[in-house]
Amino acid sequence: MSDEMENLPAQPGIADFDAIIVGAGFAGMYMLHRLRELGLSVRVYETGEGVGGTWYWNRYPGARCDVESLEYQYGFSDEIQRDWTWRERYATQPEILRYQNYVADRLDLRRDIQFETRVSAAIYDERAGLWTVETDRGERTNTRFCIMATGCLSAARVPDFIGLDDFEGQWYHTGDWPHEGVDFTQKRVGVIGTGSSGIQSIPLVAEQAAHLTAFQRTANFTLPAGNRPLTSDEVARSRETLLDDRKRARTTPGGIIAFEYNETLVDDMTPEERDRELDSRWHKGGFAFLGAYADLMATHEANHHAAEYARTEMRKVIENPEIADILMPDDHPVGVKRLCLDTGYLETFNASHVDVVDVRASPIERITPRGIVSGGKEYEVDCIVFATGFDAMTGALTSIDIAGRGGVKLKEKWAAGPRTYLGLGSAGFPNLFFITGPGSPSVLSNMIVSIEQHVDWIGECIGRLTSGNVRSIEATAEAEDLWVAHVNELADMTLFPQANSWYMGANIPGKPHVFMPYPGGVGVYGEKLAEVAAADYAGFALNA
Ligand code: FAD
Ligand code: N01
Repeated sequence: MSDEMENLPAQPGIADFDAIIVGAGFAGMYMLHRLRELGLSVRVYETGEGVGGTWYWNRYPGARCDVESLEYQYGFSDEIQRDWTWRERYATQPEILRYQNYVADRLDLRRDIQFETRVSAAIYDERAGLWTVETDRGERTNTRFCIMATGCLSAARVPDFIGLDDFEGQWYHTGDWPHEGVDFTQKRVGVIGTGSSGIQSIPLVAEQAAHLTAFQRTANFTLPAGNRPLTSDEVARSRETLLDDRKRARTTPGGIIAFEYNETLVDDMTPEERDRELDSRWHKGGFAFLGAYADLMATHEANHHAAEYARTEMRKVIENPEIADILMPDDHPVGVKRLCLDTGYLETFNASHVDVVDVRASPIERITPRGIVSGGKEYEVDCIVFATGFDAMTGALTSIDIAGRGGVKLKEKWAAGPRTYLGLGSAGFPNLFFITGPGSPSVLSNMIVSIEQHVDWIGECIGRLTSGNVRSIEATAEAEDLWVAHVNELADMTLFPQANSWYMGANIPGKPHVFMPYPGGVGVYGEKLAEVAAADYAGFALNA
């Protein structure tokens, strides 16, 4: 951090910056660039020591994207993408972090980012029309606009297991992995959690470990990612088409052009056609499996065919039928928890030094100084890896003391579940924007497409407000109520609410069970955003 960044004075009623952005992942970085283009003064606060967000924190072995690299990159600049070469179909965490640092260099972003600084509070001063932002360094700064780029999957969560403080070995969370890496050679390792992070890390941890025990509460659907090096032709073609591809991605449901949806209902296909479609998509790898027919995510009957197909393929890989039984997902439809893409995950359980313990049947009772107790049995381990996920979508926001008009706290307003208009703002919190907030497609999409969609909308909105005579913009309570009801109604037309997923807040004890993302798709959502902006921000109150 440069000296001139420290100890800013916060003079009541006077703005230190036009905008403060919290977070320097993909969202905060692009937002900073857009606002600078408008000529605004901007400060970004970031807890980490560098840019990258997700890719700065999740340094566990095996971490990579599951949206293909050629689509999981910024699409706003032709220059940036032309000078960058992706190497694999799914880029690794170090490669993505290098890319983000390359972008930060190219756009000279770091001079406006204060690292190693956590925002602890944001309080709205109604009279001045300013937000006062407080940090864990004791700073207070005033700003007109406050933009939360805090991430949907950034609040890593270790469950409250009794006895963890007494554990004598080392423990790690995948979402806060040591920068120097971890050597598991000769170690007995317990991995708790078999979501995407567990499924990516287990094969690589097992390569080093003397023994690995996976503690699985829910068996997940996982299909081979089909990772491979990209050919020079693919990279060259993508350079020519990226900007057009990105425009097209914004019209699709998931923000991914490689994900082609079959519009046919399963009952309109013969069993042979259906199985051919599932088969080709499974073997191609990637999320396209979930688009094999139009109603795959809509009814149990339709979903069942895909789930059965997946179980059959998964079973083929596992040698021991008893282990296969434990690893078979059978308590939720396929796709309603995020589908996992793996590289050698199920095969890992064929090794004699790898076990799985079903902690749904016998929950983890406690951690002891030497290991993990489940079903009355102590599993001795030297290291524990918590691949236990995140307080998703709301955790990073509600851990900041955000108080809007009348001192109303965001955390209290959201006690029964998040309430937003379009996932962008919340009534009672003027000039406060969320990037990929709850109520927007966010985690159901290629996040970079959704991030750019939001940043562009917020940038244009702030540009119009600052050039006009408008002091503040704020979602109306009516528009918010209608939007929340609309999101719930759409979710109820899908199978999503029927699983205990983090989309539903179900992974956090006590968190309300509410489906948080908008399931209507990036394209439809984008049309709505454009309509709202064109109608002078319909559903928002603009105050002069
Ligand atoms: P983040 O990258 O989470 O950045 C938020 C930043 O805000 C963090 O650096 C955090 O430190 C900072 N922050 C939060 N609170 C505060 C505070 N109070 N004060 C200061 N700073 C704060 N999505 C996809 O679309 N495709 C993928 O393939 C994909 N792979 C993923 C793999 C992993 C392992 C994980 C965990 C997520 C993945 N995601 C993927 C989702 C991913 O989070 C997004 O793609 C994207 O990186 C989010 O960017 P962001 O800037 O919105 O948030
Ligand atoms: O977290 P998760 P994640 N006792 O919440 C288990 C993205 N991502 O970090 O399912 C025992 O999915 C929990 O069990 P259950 C992606 O969007 C992408 O893996 O709640 N177990 C589950 O098995 C992803 O969806 C990639 O019953 C407990 C696991 O821990 C999101 O991030 C890679 C437990 C947590 O799984 C989150 O993924 C990584 C307890 N008390 C992440 N508490 C890519 O591949 C939790 N669990 C790109």
